[in-house]
Amino acid sequence: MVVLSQPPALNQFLLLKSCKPTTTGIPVVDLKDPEAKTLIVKACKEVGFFKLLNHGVPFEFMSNLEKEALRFFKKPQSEKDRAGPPDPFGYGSKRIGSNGDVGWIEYLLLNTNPDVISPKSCLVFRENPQKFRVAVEEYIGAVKNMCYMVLELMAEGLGIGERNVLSRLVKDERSDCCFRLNHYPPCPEEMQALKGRNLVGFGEHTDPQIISVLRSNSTSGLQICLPDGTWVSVPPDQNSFFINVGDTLQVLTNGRFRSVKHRVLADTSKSRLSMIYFGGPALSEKIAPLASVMLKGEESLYKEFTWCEYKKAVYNSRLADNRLGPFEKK
Ligand code: GA4
Repeated sequence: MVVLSQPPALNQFLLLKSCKPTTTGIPVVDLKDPEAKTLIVKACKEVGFFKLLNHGVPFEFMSNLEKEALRFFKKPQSEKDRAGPPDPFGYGSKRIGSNGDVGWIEYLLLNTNPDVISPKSCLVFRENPQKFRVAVEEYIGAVKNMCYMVLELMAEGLGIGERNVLSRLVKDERSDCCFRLNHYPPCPEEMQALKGRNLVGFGEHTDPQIISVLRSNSTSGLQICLPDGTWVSVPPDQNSFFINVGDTLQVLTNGRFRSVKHRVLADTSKSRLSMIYFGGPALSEKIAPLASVMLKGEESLYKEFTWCEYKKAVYNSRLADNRLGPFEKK
């Protein structure tokens, strides 16, 4: 484990190559479209990512939470630090995970399962106005329902008779879901002089869970990696959600769906705020391709593991690691 005693130097946040990504290639799905399930499956197979319109989550929930989150991030550093360092829940700044990854970011990682007693998450809510907790709960409540709907459409689109086969994993009362508020401050002035270099907010990685549901303010920064290795900038849209396929869903579909590699680069002049709900299964859940997606004679591409085993491997890894690699059947 790498423990940084000094604050990370600025050059640790630099992306080595400057990049001029395109903005084409991002699938868009309208939940009101009768073809939504087919389009969702197509997007998950081809890219592992799509933008969702007509999702039904009231804009007010998003804007309330954005306001409350910014109120938190504007607090003096010493106050925010009281809710950190993350264990993994709580407030974190610049350090991501515990194995040496850094980014131009500060964040709050919260558990969404009321059974998980995280002292750091409790402190965040104890020391902040009740309005913050209400905004988080209201937002997560609505996002969860939308997320279940998307997972059910995925199952239908895959031709699975039992439409709750995926959603039940995340709905389970023991499911291991979490929620993240990311604040990416604008680049510092000295960086703006370094033309052609990018400051990394959150380094490239895939999400380990089943599904991630992201909403951001109108500042750009998110990029996804297409199967051919091209990085694509995702134009921000504060009215929409972006859905990511996670590693676990890639395994559940025996590689039909693609866990998308993504990253966030800091904007030079504006701060970015994103809120991400990560839907994961219960710790004891066995993760293996669903019998209902497998063709006759098809073999699993992966060794069987529980979410608890995978999570342990996740927390011992660095962001850019290929975490599924060791679980692939060679
Ligand atoms: C990426 C997805 C989620 O944000 C997260 C992250 C977690 C963390 O920030 O503690 C990890 C990262 C994420 C994957 C590799 C490990 C663990 C940081 C890190 C270096 C909460 C998650 O579940 O995995």
